[in-house]
Amino acid sequence: MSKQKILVARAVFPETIARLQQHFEVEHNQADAAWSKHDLIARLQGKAGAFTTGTERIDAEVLAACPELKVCANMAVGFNNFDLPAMTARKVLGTNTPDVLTETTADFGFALLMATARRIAESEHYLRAGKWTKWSYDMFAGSDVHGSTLGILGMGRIGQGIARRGAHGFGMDVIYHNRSRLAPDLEAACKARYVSKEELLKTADHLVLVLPYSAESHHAIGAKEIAQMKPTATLVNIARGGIVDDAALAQALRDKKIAAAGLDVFEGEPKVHPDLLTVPNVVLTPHIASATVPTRQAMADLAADNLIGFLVNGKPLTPLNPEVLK
Ligand code: 8YV
Repeated sequence: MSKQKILVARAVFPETIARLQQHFEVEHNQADAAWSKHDLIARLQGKAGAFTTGTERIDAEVLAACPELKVCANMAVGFNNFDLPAMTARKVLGTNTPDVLTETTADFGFALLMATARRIAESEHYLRAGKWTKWSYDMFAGSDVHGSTLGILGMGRIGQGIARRGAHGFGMDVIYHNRSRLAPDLEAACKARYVSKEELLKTADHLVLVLPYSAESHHAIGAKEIAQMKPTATLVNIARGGIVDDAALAQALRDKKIAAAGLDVFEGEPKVHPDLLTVPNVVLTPHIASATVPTRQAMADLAADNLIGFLVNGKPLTPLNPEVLK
């Protein structure tokens, strides 16, 4: 029997391609060329599966043009690049990569919080620019992390990981807001207290955003929300671009409405709002929260396992719309 055909839409580990080739006829993009939607549709012709990352949009137009497509395996826990209802309507399975990146991403969230609160990037740029000629009492004085109040918006697995680090490692008072309240045992494990969004904004010394992107969470943090935060507060976004109104944030940082921000994700990335590039009190990183070698390998393995699991054995590991399996 001839092998089913799949498309790997972005460059990945060569071992991942080799493994997929044991099961499928694989068209890949190891040159990591930028494909338009038109290119993606053309390359998906005749493919039963797609290995995608957060950058390929699978929407109704793509699905209508690719009737043989049965599964899209995202190498990401977030899946806002999928129109899941449209996929379900066409009986196309979506899968993601939960759990394998939780701790690595929580580490990064905490690192970005620390860098932001303690002005690490700003002071490093100052030193490299040769501006450090003498010590002074208030040079790059930031805000404390230990013993402060950590606010978390979006309390899924990664949010809980950040809460545990804050509560157990840094003695922080942890408050959170989420669509639904955590079960008491989970709240106890990360010593976190559920509060309203308003109280979260007003009380947090450091606010970390870890909620999924959706139409409801679009601009969840804009000028109005920032105005409710403490002027000494820091804001960290490791969730998705679009959750923060980047133009409003840049203005607020310039006006010192809050002390500082750390951003790993941006509206319209890889473009970054030009005003964010010129304000000093913001740490900017290029969507690398899950980027450690073992975690990226684990994500690639899980995405490949989902393709093999579904197309070869009928059993995907982490389906997003299991109703299509019925
Ligand atoms: C991915 C992420 O690396 O998992 C996610 O949702 O944001 C990152 O870990 C990125 O989306 C590329 O797929």
